[in-house]
Amino acid sequence: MTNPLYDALFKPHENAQTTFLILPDQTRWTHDQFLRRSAQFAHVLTSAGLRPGSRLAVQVQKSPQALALYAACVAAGVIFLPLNSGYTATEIDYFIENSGAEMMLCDGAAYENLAPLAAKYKAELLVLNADGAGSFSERADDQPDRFDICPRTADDLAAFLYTSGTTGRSKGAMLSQNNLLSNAQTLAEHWQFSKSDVLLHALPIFHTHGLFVATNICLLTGCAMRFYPTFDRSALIRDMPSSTALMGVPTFYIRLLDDPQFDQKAAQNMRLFISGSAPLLAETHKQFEQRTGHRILERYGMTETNMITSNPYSGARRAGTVGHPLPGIEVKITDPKTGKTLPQGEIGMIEVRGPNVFQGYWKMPEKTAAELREDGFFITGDLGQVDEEGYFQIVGRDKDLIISGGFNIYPKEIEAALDDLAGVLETAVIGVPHPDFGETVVAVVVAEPDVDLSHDDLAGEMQEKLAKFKLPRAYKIVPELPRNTMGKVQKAALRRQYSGLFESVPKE
Ligand code: MLC
Ligand code: AMP
Repeated sequence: MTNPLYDALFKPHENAQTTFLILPDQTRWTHDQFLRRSAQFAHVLTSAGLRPGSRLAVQVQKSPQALALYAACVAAGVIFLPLNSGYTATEIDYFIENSGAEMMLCDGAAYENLAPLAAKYKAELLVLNADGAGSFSERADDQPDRFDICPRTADDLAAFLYTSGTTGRSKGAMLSQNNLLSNAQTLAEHWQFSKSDVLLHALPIFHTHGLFVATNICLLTGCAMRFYPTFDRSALIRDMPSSTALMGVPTFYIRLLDDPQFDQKAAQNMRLFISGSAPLLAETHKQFEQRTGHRILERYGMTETNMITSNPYSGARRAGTVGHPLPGIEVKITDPKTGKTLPQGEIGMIEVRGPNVFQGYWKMPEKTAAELREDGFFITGDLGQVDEEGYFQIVGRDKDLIISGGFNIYPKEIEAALDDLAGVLETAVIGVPHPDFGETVVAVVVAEPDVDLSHDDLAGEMQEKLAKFKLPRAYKIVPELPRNTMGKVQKAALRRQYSGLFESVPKE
């Protein structure tokens, strides 16, 4: 038996002395080195009792070793469950409980905080630091650097990625081997990747974009990645002349344009700039072309579906659009109320079907049934339209969601955390335009009678509860929230009222 994902992404590179990762200090990891380390990691997982289908939760800093964990999981048939490195212990508690992860890896600095909850859920907790050291690596050092690959089928699960929900808790999107593999194959071909490419990789590796889109394409085609722990504009500009492609969220492009060092010369050897995860302003697209001569290729995707649409590689890349459905993927626009397909040109719900679409939400059959139709179409929650030439445009969202620098933030979760604080009567959390992050979070708060709330008090208390990227950048204390005649809070009115709050904030 085979293991289709391993066979396509990793097996072809066994023993290969070719460059896989180039670190900011210019040290290199060959494919062989990477695979030998991941084989040792796979031995640690199986000797600890993890079996095909077990979950490994990972909250570590980005590093070659962190990526080797993904390879180790594929080799051992273990389900890889990466978590945002910014999550607090309170947030992590839920993921461990819900996923039933048998092992969890964390940074040494988080160990003490996470140990009690690992004990609560009987998960083994080991350390993997950013420099590759820690108790997990120590165990790996003595293991053989070859591993008998666990047989899997294309329908077996490879990863859980948790996505927040508009109501209630996060949902674990179950992704099969074929969900990942089919998308990587389609994208590699569509964007014409080959082994001579060098991808600038500055995204986190706990989300679809940096983990699956970027990494799987490189593994599939054998190209190298310049691997940065975080987005570092100067390093990117420095290394661009010896690279060929960049994948980023719009904030990357906004920040690059903000640096006068970034010019046509810096970008002259690049063949492709790709943007996604959040809307790229047409203005950014235009400025980028004026500065560099390159037209950014915008594409659209989701955790549950991998990539859905893309602007063409060779044809016209249209600013403000996300291009056409990728080969093998069906996309339609439907009436959000009836689910009926709408005539071309009308605005409606974007629905998607194809080998890219996930297998459902872990242990949440009702939520799965509400979003994934019996005929296989997934209801994205994004509103869009198609023009006569088949280009899709995303015009809004039917879900109460804020996208800040490419991270999704659900107002409901922040409202619930705020409502729990003493002295808070009610809240409305909204997204407003931000020059660097695209959108940012503003909390509009009503205090209980005779209670004095201040921005600083609220900010101080919220810091304990939520990851930094979710924290409101402003707290507006108001006597009451605007409501319509039905009593529903009018968030649109609040968004209008506070839309100019960050207009003049300097970028970065
Ligand atoms: C960091 N901060 C953020 C933030 N990122 N706040 C809001 N939104 C964000 N996205 C916080 C930091 O903790 C810090 O807090 C302060 O804001 C300023 O940090 P910074 O140094 O300027 O930020 P930086 O570390 O440079 O990160 C910005 C970023 C990063 C844009 C590079 O957020 C990023 O890599 N985003 C990519 C997210 C991504 O991969 N999305 C893909 C999802 S998959 P303080 O208090 O310390 O100042 C998906 C599907 C698809 O959507 O289609 O791809
Ligand atoms: P996530 O749940 O983190 O995978 O985020 C997916 C969401 O990001 C989608 O549902 C869209 O709302 C948004 N998104 C992704 N790519 C784009 C894009 N190119 N333009 C606008 N929104 C996007």
